Formats: sequence, structure tokens, C-alpha cells
Amino acid sequence: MEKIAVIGAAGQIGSELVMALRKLYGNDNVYATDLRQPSKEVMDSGPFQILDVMDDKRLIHFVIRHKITQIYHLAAVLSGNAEKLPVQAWKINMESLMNILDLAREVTDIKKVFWPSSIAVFGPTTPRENTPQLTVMEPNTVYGISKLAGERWCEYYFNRYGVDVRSLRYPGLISYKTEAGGGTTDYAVEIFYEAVKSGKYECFLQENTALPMMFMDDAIQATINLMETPAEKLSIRSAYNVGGISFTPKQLAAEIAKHIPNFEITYKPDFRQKIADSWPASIDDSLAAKEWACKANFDISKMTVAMLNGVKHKFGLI
Ligand code: NAD
Ligand code: AKB
Repeated sequence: MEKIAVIGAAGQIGSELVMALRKLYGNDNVYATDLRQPSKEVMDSGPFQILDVMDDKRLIHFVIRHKITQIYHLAAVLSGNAEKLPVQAWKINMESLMNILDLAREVTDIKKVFWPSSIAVFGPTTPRENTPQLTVMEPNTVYGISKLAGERWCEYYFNRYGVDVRSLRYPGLISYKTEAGGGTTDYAVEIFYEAVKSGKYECFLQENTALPMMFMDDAIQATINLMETPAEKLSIRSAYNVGGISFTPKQLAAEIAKHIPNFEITYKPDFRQKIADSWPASIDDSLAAKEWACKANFDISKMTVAMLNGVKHKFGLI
């Protein structure tokens, strides 16, 4: 029987991934862990434990006590926050991954590890449109450097020690259940809250900044598909490109205005503009589609409807 630990379960992805994994593997078999308490839905539906992924001794105790067979390691400092405290962000992002990789190498019960990478592994010298799986990678943010180094370590632990670690280069993820965690793509989440609350939004990116994005349901499905694919079908042990949709703040605002006709957007770019300018505008994920049937179902229109309904429901407006 699988026993799964999700580290960083209170975050934007964790809060939804835990629920999807509990549906698949049974509530009691999916342990949510984080430094802080997760959503009520996560707390009420199965086990939760406060756990610091940097504390390798408590981590190994936890894994052995609960006979954990799979780890999803989601704890990290995201791009915007990482630029504010680069050395601390590097330490958290890298040491936590090394703790998990070493654990998976030492504890034979652990059969699989998931660790997310990001489109941040690419940089200003990467082709921006339809960015290929294999291409120039010279990230210039501390977050991107930590993700690229992380990818290299994952591949190394797979080749050298046989650790079955799998990874996706997530684009910006869009969801309403939990707030976004300090990234550059967060505008595409915040905009929906402000549209519903006040009918206007001041965007921290310029109007024509195209970035790859994905609705959370598609990201969760992609993660589970990747983790359920037989190991021999996977040719990539760094991280797979996953694409989703690509749009600019102006295009997203126009889509929202179809539902909230007086919606107004203004632009006041901050330090995150430079980060966004260094990232791809769209992603080629044909290899992921071929090897493990990666497919996004939400386009910008369907995602906008889902987000507006989700946020309105959260505020008790519908
Ligand atoms: P988030 O910031 O919303 O959640 C991260 C969680 O990790 C938080 O709940 C935080 O409390 C927890 N955490 C931080 N330090 C910890 C520690 N020492 N021990 C245990 N828990 C700790 O992040 P997210 O958006 O859910 O992202 C999860 C992962 O996916 C990260 O690796 C991130 O880089 C990656 N990713 C996210 C996106 C996105 O758009 N959300 C895109 C690409 C990649
Ligand atoms: C961020 O903006 O930092 C994240 C990411 C794309 O990795 N959403």
C-alpha cells in the first residue's frame, strides 16, 4: 500500500494536490506536512503534521514511523520572494532538496519522489517562443538558478543512486483555493480576487508581458500522470517542460471584462518585470505529451470562468 508525504502541503499547489492524492490513495494514506497549518479541507480530511523539511533528523523519523513510500516535496521560496533574500532562498531551496534526495537514497521503502522545477530554469538567452525541452539555460534569478541546480541533482541521483525522482517545469499556476506564494506569475491569481472585490487591479507587470500559465486542475492532473507513468517510459530525469496556456496581462484583463464589463486594469511594473522578461513566453511540451500524455484542458476562457466562479464562491457571492 502506498503511504504518501506531501511537504509544503499548506501552499498553493499542496492544498490541492493533497486532496487529489487522498481521493486516489485514501485519506489516511496521504500525510500533509508543512511549517504552518493548511486549509480546513486538508486538516479535516486526513493526517497533518508540522514538519520542517530542513530538519533532516525529524524528517527521517517521520518517514520511517509512517512507512512513507512516496514523497512530494513542494516547500520552496518562489521567484519574487527569493530576490528579496537570495542567500536564504538558495539555502532553503537547495538544502531541502538534498535532504529529500538523500532520504530517498537511504530509506529503501521510498519508491518515488516528486520535486517541482519551473519555467524559471530558462533565462534571457533562451529562445522565448515555444521554448524547447533542451535549449540554452542561463537563468539570472536566484530562484531559477536553484531550480536548474535542483534539476541537475535530480538527474544525478537517478543515474548514480537509482532514486526514482520525477519533475515538471511548471509554468505560472492559477488557482483560487489558496493564495499564490510570492512568485512573478502571481498577478494572474491576484487579478481575479481584485476583479471580484473591487472591479479593478493594478498589475505589477507590463501589459504585453506574455508568460506560460496553467490552471491548477491541469497541473495536478499532469503531476499525477507523470507519477503514475511506468519508470521505463520516462526519458527525462531532470524535469519535463509543461506548457498550458500563454497570455499577457492585457489579454487576461480583456477576458475578465467579458464577465465584469467595468473591470479596469492599470500597470505599475516593479522588480518582478525584469524576472518575467527573462522567462519564456510559451513552452513546447511535445515530449511530455508523447511520453506520458501531458495535456492541458483549460484555455484562457475556461480558466477565467472557473476562477471567477471559484473566487465568488469563496467570498459567498454565489
Ligand atoms: P507556496 O509558497 O504556496 O507553498 C510552499 C509551502 O512550503 C508553504 O506552505 C510553506 O509554508 C512551506 N514551507 C516553506 N518552508 C518550509 C520548510 N522549511 N518546511 C516545510 N514546509 C515549508 O508554493 P507553491 O506555489 O505551492 O509551490 C510549490 C512548489 O512548486 C515550489 O517548489 C515552487 O517552486 C514550485 N512551482 C510553483 C509554481 C506556481 O506557480 N505556484 C510554478 C512553478 C514551480
Ligand atoms: C513564480 O512566479 O515564481 C512561480 C514559477 C513560475 O515558478 N509561479
